[in-house]
Amino acid sequence: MVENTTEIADKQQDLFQHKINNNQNIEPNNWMPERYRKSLIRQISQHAHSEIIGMQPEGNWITRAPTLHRKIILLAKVQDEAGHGLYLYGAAETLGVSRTDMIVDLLSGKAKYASIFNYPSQTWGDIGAIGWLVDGAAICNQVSLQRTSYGPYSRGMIRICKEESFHQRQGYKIMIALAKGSNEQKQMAQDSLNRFYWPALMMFGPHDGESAHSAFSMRYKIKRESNDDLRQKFIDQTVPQIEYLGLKHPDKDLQWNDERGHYDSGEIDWNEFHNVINGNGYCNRQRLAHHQQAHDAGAWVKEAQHAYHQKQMKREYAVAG
Ligand code: FAQ
Repeated sequence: MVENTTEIADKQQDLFQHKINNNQNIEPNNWMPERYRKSLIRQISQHAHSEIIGMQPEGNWITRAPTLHRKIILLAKVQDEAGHGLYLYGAAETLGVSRTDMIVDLLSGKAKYASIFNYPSQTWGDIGAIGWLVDGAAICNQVSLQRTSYGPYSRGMIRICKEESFHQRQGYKIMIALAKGSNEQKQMAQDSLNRFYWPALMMFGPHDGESAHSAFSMRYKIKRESNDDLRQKFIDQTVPQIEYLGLKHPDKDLQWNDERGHYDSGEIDWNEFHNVINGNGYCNRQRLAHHQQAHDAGAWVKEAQHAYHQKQMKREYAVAG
């Protein structure tokens, strides 16, 4: 019996839904709804851009790390972030988008990257706060993304999470050294905590009720936990860490809620969040200009690779007759 195109399409949709319902990964060669594919490209490419742009605030301190030991660690961390960006671009490419197109969207401002990287890294304490809070928030989110429904993204997240744990610990160790050091060092740690705490909370995105993509992404298990639930996890886990450091919590309204079994917290400055994601944070222009400059400066490498590839093809063609 010959199936008509509607029957084939229905079967494909059913198989896709069956896999989603049973927590089986969707793989690149499987049929998927167009909106699912586009949503993944949007999220994974923005995630990749965040890793790559995220190298800049910390890269700023590689030459100024206080000891050789710290410098080696920071260098390794920043290189890890480049690797994460590459796995993620690779995962997005399996959905049929080219890396060139993704970079064009980043540089034109069409594609976003995490708002946090538009804040400047002004002191060595900021490097501690970035590792501790920014990587800490990233882990909260990414642990849940290990179970995302798209195979290449999920597998990328498993590897990335292992490395992020080391990043978080190196940041917290910097904070411990400062918080247990001289008065000036303790003040530096407090100042970095004050400046990075709220932007770290913004990394989880708008409240669930305001989140444009959450309903679709949760339905198809692209996202496994909501923006607010992940943010709450991060708020709760950060309280004892701040206490251990002996620093003051930046949220004056923070209070334990016995009924909920969670901390209640003050409101995020959403105007600031929207300002930053719309291109008007402290460093948005600088971050993109720096990326563009690195892109232009590296153009000759791609040209050389292309020329070499052409030469090799010609040679192979000549040998094959
Ligand atoms: N910053 O409807 P939703 C890291 C945008 S990796 C900028 O809630 P969704 C490692 C959102 O894209 C950090 N934009 O969106 C590291 C959307 O815009 P669009 C990155 C934001 O996707 C550490 C619009 O607002 N991690 O840090 C932000 O359902 C240290 C509406 O929002 C990931 O990307 C924001 N904070 O939920 C590297 C994790 N929040 O596309 C170096 C994967 C929201 O309509 C050093 N991504 N927007 O133009 C996700 O989990 C999700 O995409 C969310 C947003 C949770 C970020």
